[in-house]
Amino acid sequence: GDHRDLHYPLRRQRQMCIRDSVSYLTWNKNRAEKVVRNYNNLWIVAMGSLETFKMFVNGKWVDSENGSTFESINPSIGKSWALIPEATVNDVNNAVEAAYKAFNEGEWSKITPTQRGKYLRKLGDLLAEKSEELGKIESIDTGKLLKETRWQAKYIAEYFHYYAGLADKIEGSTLPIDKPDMYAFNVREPLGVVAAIVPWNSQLFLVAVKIGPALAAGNTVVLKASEHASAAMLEFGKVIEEVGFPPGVVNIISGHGDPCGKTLTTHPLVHRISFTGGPATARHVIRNSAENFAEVSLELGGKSPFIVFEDADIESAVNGSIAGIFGASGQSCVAGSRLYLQESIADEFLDRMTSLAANIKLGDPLLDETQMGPLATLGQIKLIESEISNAKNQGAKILHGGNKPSNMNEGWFFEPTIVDCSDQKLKIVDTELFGPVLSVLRFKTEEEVIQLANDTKYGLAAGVFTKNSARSLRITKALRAGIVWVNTYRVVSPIAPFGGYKDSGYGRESGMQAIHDYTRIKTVWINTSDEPMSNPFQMR
Ligand code: TXE
Repeated sequence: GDHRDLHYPLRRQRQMCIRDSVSYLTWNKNRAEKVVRNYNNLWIVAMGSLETFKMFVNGKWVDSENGSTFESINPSIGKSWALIPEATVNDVNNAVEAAYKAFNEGEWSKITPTQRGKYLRKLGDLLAEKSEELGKIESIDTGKLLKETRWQAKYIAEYFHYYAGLADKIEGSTLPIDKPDMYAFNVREPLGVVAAIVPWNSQLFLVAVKIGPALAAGNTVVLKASEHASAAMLEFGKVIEEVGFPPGVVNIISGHGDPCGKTLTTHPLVHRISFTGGPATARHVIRNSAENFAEVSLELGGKSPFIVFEDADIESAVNGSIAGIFGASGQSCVAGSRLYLQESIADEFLDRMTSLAANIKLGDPLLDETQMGPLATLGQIKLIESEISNAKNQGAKILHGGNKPSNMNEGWFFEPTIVDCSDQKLKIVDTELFGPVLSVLRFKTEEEVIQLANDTKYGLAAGVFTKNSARSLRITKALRAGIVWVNTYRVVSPIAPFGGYKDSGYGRESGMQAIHDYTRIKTVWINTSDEPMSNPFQMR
């Protein structure tokens, strides 16, 4: 494991002590194991006052059926702070079956789309009220700044309001059919049970973009939290409970990829999978969907180019680039992690950028003065260290940062880092690091930078800074990315579709289209003639 190594010695001693004391229970191995696990957890809770969280299934708060849990680490201090249930195959089955029942027979299946919209509106309102509590839990669990998580929890209320409004605007159509005496029309129907798989980096935001349209369209949902940070998503169940959704409409489970994610995405009663995570896991998810033929949408991150032309407002572009790569400590799918500077302004730009980067204040994400928190997993720090070392060996120059800060004790912090890359072919240029590391390259012409920017396996976002509007139109057309920002960066809205090209995935979240993606079309034919159907064996 990665982050779980940190304070093993103490944990191992406690576990061994308890294991010895219950060793007489060998008469029933399974039972003994369960008892040991439960004692361990109680012991850890008592000793370290860990918070405990439960899953929300069929309208009830539940532990894992066998009591198993895993620890969630607070990355600011590198220590466990919560115990999270590890869902078993049966737990996942229970959640999917509850969602299936709610979809087919429950109150949810009978209410009107307008009533569904009312539930979503209330959900948005309550979420905004609870933004402080939810934001705090997310910040402790992921290291993301409270300023940002609090704001996000408030802003995602807008997503629920947007989809609340769309719930009763999913219209069908009549078809100008090419047969006499036939009336044909289409209706859009919900798909059924939606499996929503969410990573740790923006839990509540990603929950909103998935369940907003899914519920508005009339589906039911099983949400799976990430094993790296599940607490805010499990806590979100309290808002679902308070809104009063019928049991089974929204279920929230936690656990690792196997068995939890795998059981969910192969489940025969799941008809739609909405996944956000990395491309490697996405390939498993696609293969899993071969079992149930669920429709799939994938949002898989990227290595987004941030292009600055010599005619740009330099101050604005520097601020945009800082926000694009150091916001959320670079743990953002749209991080502008490849900076392309036109040669004539490159030195001035980098001077300004490095002096701003040098003043970024790292620290406790709960404090208002902190500007950059830690990374969420130790695995990311290891990846970043190894890629920076490779890049240096290949001739890259570190303009700023490049190390773990020396004064942050056990926290998983990394300095804001700017790497001057002599060559687009360096591995660091096209490897998603999910951290505060910027690769810088220089270009001479527009044609050259379009080619460099598109030379990537990813295609989620891109930023362009220029005052030339004709150029901005040419370049937005040429860039192979799902979102292009001109003279701005990292702006999102419930109204604007979000998604990628190439290895950044497929399908779009947010916007009108997203609600259609949670429906399928049924075509209805009605014979309007009074004549009986003719005998098919007597052709006229
Ligand atoms: O994601 P994973 P991780 C990228 C980023 C990051 C890397 C790995 O580069 O460093 O991915 O991050 C569940 N069937 N992004 O490990 O592994 C898993 O339990 C079904 C970019 O967090 O993709 C978790 O809930 N589900 C990204 C979820 O998939 C399975 C945001 C994501 O895990 C599964 C996050 C299986 N077989 C990471 N195996 C973005 N788009 O912003 C695992 N899971």
